Amino acid sequence: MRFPLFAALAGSMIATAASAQEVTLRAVTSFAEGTQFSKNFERFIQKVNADGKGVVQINYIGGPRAMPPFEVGNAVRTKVIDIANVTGAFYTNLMPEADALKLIGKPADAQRKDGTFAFIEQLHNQKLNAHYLARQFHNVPFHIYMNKKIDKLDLTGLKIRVTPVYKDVVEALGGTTVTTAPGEVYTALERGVVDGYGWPITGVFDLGWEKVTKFRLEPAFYSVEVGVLVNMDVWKGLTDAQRKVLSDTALWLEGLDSENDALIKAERDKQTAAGIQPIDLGPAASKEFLAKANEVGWASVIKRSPENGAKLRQLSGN
Ligand code: 173
Repeated sequence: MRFPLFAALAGSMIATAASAQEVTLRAVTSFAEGTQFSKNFERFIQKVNADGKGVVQINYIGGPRAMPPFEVGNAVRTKVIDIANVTGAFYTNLMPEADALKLIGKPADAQRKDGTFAFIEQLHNQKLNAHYLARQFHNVPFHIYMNKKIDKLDLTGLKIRVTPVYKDVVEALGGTTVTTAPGEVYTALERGVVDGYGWPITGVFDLGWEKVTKFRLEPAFYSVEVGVLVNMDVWKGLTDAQRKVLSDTALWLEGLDSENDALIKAERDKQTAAGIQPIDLGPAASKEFLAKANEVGWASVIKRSPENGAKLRQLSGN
């Protein structure tokens, strides 16, 4: 059994009844424990457990060692877990609109004010049986990292590890795509199964990828989205006091995005020091890249979900 915890959890998960004084929610993250895109969720859990004593607690089951990342969205939907830290890219099979979240780079508080958040919430209610509790990392962009140098905006003949975040843009540039979870990136690079991979500007060092990475293609594009999702039946079953602890802490979590600019700057320096060289094809190619990334990203969402996709695009301002 590859994922013993996952198997043990399945079917056994029922949150304590709302009438109980204290409820304990079971949490999973879709990124490795202790790494860049799990860290703030782990701080969120600590804060909930401190502020929510006697009201609401979170039991942290862990990351991909317990559950495959691409299963996490469905595990929230079916109440195998109660609460999860997961990017929309990992559940586009259930909700194609989740692929649009990378195209919405407004701060979470702005999205909460202008109706964007409410629409995203509605889509999660309908398609994932989930409450969309928080949006993290709006100000962290992605890159394509490579082991082969290119001198024009063309990935023909190159194999790139992707998720739905990067698939359309890599294909639009002529590249071949291989979809994998983050846990398979190192081996795929080491064995030459891929010539490069998509990943945010931060987190490259977490799994040792600097050892197998030579170049970072400029420019940065899109906007990382990692959400905190709560199973809808669980959410409805909580008391107002329990929901308040979670909602207040979610806003605090979103506020941690103010740390990202400094983190990004440090990470770029660290990549340079590790010998990862930028490939900068100049301002015209950059502009073309960004325009293409935006166009193919929206076209792909709108093709799969015409009405909701168009509405998300209008809300995004992109
Ligand atoms: O590359 C990925 O696995 C991916 O899609 C992603 C999304 C958000 C944060 C980090 C990675």
